[in-house]
Amino acid sequence: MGFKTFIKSKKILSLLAVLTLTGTHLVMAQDAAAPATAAATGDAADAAKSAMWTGVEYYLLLFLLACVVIGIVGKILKVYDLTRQIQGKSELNWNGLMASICIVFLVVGLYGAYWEFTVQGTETLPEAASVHGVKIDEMFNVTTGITMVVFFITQILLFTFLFRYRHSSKRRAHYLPHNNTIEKVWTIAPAVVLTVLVVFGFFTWQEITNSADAKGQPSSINIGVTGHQFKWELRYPGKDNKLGAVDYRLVTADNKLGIDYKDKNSTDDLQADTMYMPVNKSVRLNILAQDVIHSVYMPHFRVQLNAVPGLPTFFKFTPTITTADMRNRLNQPDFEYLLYCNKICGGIHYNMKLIVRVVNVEEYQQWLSHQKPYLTDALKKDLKMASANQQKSITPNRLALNN
Ligand SMILES: [Cu+2]
Repeated sequence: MGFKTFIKSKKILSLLAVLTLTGTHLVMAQDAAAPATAAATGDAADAAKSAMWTGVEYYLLLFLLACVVIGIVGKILKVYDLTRQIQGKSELNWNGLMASICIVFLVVGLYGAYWEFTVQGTETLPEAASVHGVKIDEMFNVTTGITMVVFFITQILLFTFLFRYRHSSKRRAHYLPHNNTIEKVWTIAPAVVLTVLVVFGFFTWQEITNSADAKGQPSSINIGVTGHQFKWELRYPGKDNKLGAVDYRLVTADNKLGIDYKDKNSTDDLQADTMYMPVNKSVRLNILAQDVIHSVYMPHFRVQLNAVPGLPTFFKFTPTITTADMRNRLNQPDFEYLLYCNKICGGIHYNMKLIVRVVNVEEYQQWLSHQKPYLTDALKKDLKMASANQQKSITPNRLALNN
């Protein structure tokens, strides 16, 4: 190294050192200034503002600060390394440093995965409260099991290999341009596993959505669930167990669902605020939406299906655990099954929540006998007026046509 180059590199080094120091100083000054200003302006508005800082912006800034700190530490190490080189000492072992960081990352990451299992894992849903729910849980557990085994093996191999085969001037890497066996293994093995999972899922879903009622078996209990911004409307069929037809053009203030009363099945339909279902009986949810796409979501029964405007959908399932029984099992006296909307359907989406109760058949019949008919007096009046108006408007038209 010539004298001039030495001087040059020394200048660059000093510049780097100055920059590093200024950077650190600025960061530290900001840190020190923050609590000082917060303390100086102590009114309520500022307190509210500082509460906002715990939001996304706060974490974004924290992340950026962490990046700056890591950058500064890197620069300091670089300066240290260059100084050592100038002094004729050996270079810093960067590869060894990176390899050690990989092992630290592996250990921290594995602990993170363990933490997720133990802390978040306890917040999973209780046992499935429906017949098909048990199968969904089985499928979920098998998929989670397989992916977790693959996850742990690949992550441990990845970081251990990074550590074990870090660069060393003492050995040469083996050049492997192509290997058919490896290609085959890593293509066929995941393909087989994924095919098994997909076929398993396909048959389970087919079994769940198999809509045909078995011969000789009583048909399912029909429940109408209609979503609109921002409420669920429930409709129970009367003694005929048939829900009447609906037509969106008939929707009025008194006829919220637009029930068509020309259909005889409509006249005995009932309205309800809470969804009651008898235990161990097949239930068919007849799902509709009036404005945007909503989604009927009953996590405890592993039930979820979209409610689409203009496209009736249905979900058939059999609840197996009564609300009272579940309260005992979970030791939660206030436990309720819930029906949520699982589509972010607008501003008050969170309001689309309904209590669902699973009871024994007697309780269900008793509850049903107390529900009000959908055809209220006000609605009857509306319908009479509408038919009268229709007749009035038809007569002059006919005359007009005749003329
Ligand atoms: Cu919704």
